[in-house]
Order: sequence, then structure tokens, then C-alpha cells
Amino acid sequence: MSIQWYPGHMTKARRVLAESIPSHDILIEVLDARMPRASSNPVLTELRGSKPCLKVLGKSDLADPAATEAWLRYFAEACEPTRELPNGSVAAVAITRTRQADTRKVIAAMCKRLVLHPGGLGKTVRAMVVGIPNVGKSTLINTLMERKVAKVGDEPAVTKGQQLAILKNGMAISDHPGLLWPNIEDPAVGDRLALGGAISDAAIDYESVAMFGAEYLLKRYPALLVARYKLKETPPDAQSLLIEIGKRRGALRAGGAVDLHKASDVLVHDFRSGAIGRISLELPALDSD
Ligand SMILES: Nc1nc2c(ncn2[C@@H]2O[C@H](COP(=O)(O)OP(=O)(O)OP(=O)(O)O)[C@@H](O)[C@H]2O)c(=O)[nH]1
Ligand SMILES: [Mg+2]
Repeated sequence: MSIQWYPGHMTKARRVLAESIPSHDILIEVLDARMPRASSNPVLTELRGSKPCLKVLGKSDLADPAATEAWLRYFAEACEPTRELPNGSVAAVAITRTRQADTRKVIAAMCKRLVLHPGGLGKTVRAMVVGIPNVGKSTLINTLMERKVAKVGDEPAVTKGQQLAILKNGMAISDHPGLLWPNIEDPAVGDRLALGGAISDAAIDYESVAMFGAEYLLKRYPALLVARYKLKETPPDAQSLLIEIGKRRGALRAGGAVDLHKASDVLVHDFRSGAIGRISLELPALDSD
């Protein structure tokens, strides 16, 4: 589905980002590990220019570990130093909120590696945490601060303004509102972002998001579906899967017919919470989705 959801605070957030980037040393771009390509905001790539960037694959506990490995290999190759960027100023790591000490260690080490200060050591590194909505930017700030300083929530657009924090190691880090782009035209990108939870529920059609998810899961992860919903066999198509889910979860209308909207809700929320299993929605090779 194509998406048009660009609330007012994002217009301001884009302006603040554009103004702030020059005075920062590095961008920490949080991507959704389940869809590192769909969750890359082209506006951020453009605003960033040649500023060093650490790509952080967040929520990797929800992603398919083999796919995350493939993405890290892909980024390692794509981020090789080039003539234009001789220091190799882009790198990628995967994190999850359950391994906080590891996250603090890897982020500090990678930021140090990517930022080469003309003034040498001792200068404060200034980093900004950016990315699309609901990928875990504020959670990462809290992990780095070792306490809750930023508001976190299981819906997009929780953070509405910039917020600065100073880490124990002296690094200055700012949280930013999730930023999208005004018109998400590519339906494959829109479907993934909507299924993953980056778009407000008010701006998406739940049943088509669930149909997309059901089709994809039937193709790539049928065994996980069979196990999760205790199915006798793999349903032949997306609609049949939703009907089976509806029957098993009591998502029924008066009269006993399956309520497809409620069944869609179950599938979408089970995907988002990881209840179906560890699933990735895309691989680095473009024709593999
Ligand atoms: N499973 C899992 N959930 C996570 C992880 N990190 C964050 N979350 C959850 O994802 C949701 C969004 O987290 P936030 O930190 O508020 O995301 P954000 O990117 O700051 O979102 P906006 O401010 O709305 O752009 C919350 O429910 C978090 O608990 C993670 O590593 N794994
Ligand atoms: Mg936030």
C-alpha cells in the first residue's frame, strides 16, 4: 500500500535535523532489523551527506538471525572505505534491548572508530540518534544512559521533539522524533513499514496489511504459522489463513462468521510482538523478497 502519513511534527523534525547535522560528528541511524532497506529513510540519507553514520539494526531479537547476518555482511561490503570516503565512515551493527551492556560497548567503540576528530582525542563526540518511527531510538538512548530519560512507547511518533543527553563516557547524544518521508509510493515499502509498526494505525488499512503479512509468511515461514496457530496443514492462501486464525482466536461476528478485521488484528500484533517467531521481511538481494 502507498502511505501518506506525515504528521506536522515531522515537518519540524526534518528542519531541526537539517539544521543540527552540521554541528554533530556522527549520525546513529536506527533501522528495523526485520527490514533494513524499507526502514532506511531516503530523506536522512540525503541530509546526512558524507557525515559519518553508524547504522544500528534495532529489534534484532525479532528478526530472523540468518537474515540479520546477511544484512551485516551486506553492510560490511557496502561500507568498505572508498576513494570518496577513505576512512570508511559508515558501519553497521545489530542490537537488541535485552543485551544492554553489549549495546553500550559496541556503540561507544564504533562511534569512536568512525569519528576522526581534527582536534584529536579528548574532544566530546556529538551524536544524533535518528531513524523512522518506532524502531527503538529512545530505547537506545535509555540503554546508553543506563536509566530512563526518554519516553518510549509501542506506537509510532512517541517522541515529538529533540532531547539531549550526556553519557557517562562524556559523549553527547540527542534523541529525535521518528521521521518518514511525505509520500511512501513504493507499495512493498509501505506494506513492510505498516506491518512492522512504523505507521500510525489510523493511516493504514489493517486488513490489507494483514493480507500482505499472511501472504509473505505463508511463502517464507509456513512452519512458524503452523506451530503458532496449531494448524493441521499450511493454508492454501492468505484469506484461508486469516479465517483459520479467526476461528481459533474467537474472532467471530454474531452468527459465527469469522471477523476478518479482528483476525487481521491478531496476525499483525503477533508479528509485531515476535509471537510467531523471528521473522525478517527482506534480504539484501533485491529479488529475494
Ligand atoms: N522486541 C524489541 N522491542 C524493542 C526493542 N527496542 C525497542 N523496542 C520496543 O519498540 C517500541 C518503540 O520503542 P521506542 O524506543 O519508543 O521507539 P522510537 O524509535 O523512539 O519511536 P518514536 O519516538 O515513536 O519514533 C517500544 O515498545 C519498545 O519497547 C528491541 O530491541 N526489541
Ligand atoms: Mg522515540
